[in-house]
Amino acid sequence: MWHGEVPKLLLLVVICISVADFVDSQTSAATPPCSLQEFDCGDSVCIPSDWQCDGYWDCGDGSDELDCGKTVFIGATEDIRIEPPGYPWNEHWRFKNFTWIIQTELDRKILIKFHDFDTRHEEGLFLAGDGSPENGSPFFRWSWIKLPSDILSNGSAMWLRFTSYYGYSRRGFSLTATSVPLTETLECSSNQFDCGHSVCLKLGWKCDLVTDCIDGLDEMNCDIPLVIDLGADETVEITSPFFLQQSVGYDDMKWIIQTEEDHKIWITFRALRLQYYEQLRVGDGNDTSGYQNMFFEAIYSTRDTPDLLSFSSSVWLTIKSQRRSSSYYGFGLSLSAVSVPSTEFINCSSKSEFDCGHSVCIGRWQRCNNYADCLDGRDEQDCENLCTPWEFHCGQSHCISGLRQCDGSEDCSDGRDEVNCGN
Ligand SMILES: [Ca+2]
Ligand SMILES: [Ca+2]
Ligand SMILES: [Ca+2]
Ligand SMILES: [Ca+2]
Repeated sequence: MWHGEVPKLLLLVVICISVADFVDSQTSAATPPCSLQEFDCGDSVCIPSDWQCDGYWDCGDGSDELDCGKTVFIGATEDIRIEPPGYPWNEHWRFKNFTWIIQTELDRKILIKFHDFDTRHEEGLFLAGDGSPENGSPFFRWSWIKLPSDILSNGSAMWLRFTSYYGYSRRGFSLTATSVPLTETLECSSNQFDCGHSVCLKLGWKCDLVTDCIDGLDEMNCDIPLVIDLGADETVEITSPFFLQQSVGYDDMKWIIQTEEDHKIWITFRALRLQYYEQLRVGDGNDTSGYQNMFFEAIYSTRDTPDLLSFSSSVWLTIKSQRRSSSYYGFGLSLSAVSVPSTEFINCSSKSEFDCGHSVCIGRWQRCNNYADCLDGRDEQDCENLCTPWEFHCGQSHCISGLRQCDGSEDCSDGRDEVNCGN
């Protein structure tokens, strides 16, 4: 866990001892100044100058890691990797600020591509701005564990600043800065939203209670459904706020996904975790207020969620959440929605699935299991006719020979064939 810290600490101890020896042997002499190759921590402590701004707190008061920074120049078509000191082993991060000023040729600008981003929420803070930090406010602000999209300077200089308060086990970030022609632009695609200054972020980060745009644009007007326009054959990923994070919950959320007239929406769930009283509802069209044309509903469910296919070119989803619920495992949904030609259909497997209608297929074991899995409960109808008259129904679509009812051994998995058998 020390990651090279031990030799430095030992060396520091040795230095302190030799300083103490020196002071002991010449008690009347004034405190010696640090040499040119050393950094002055104050209180008669000198450390090697390359320990300054290396990401580790070597002076007792951390003054060797205060307000660090460097200026780098990248020529045309060149690029440079930028990482905070100590990346990716930051258990001992204790620096306050590190500022990079990046410059390139006057007729070019700077493109930043992130490879890794992992900081404590709001405690490891990344800022970027045009020019130098003295003459302009940042246009980009980032924190936490989401990998941001590319960002682009307006001119030939930009600054980056990373502020960290005790990194613990977080890695920090890693990015590449590239010199690109002045004509280079970043256009937001249909599954991104535009924060301004060419900052394009994932649509799923809109209304997720985390401020992603520097002016908070992504967290405004969140009481109305988030409308996602999908071009033909495009895909969008949707993840509910704080998915799988322990949190204090969030307000109800509504999404409307719409695509071209001759297409419809195919939804595949990667995960759906709901607490008691939380519901997911899905329907055709765009009327979330009246739950018009609802064709799927899930309530506190951990079973596999089937793929869903809209019957029209738009589909709505709502999550009704418990604002104050919290769970160690987190809750919410993660799904991908694809625009597919309207000729596509989902056919239930006659062997292993039961058809709830509207292309919703559930597992055959969910037939007659005393729980309405289909929206209209059709999976729990005609259960008495499921088996032949000379068979006994064990539930869950399982029939056994009538001769095995009350024969003294349990044949149904729950033993119901041996219940109410009289004396
Ligand atoms: Ca240091
Ligand atoms: Ca957000
Ligand atoms: Ca059922
Ligand atoms: Ca039996």
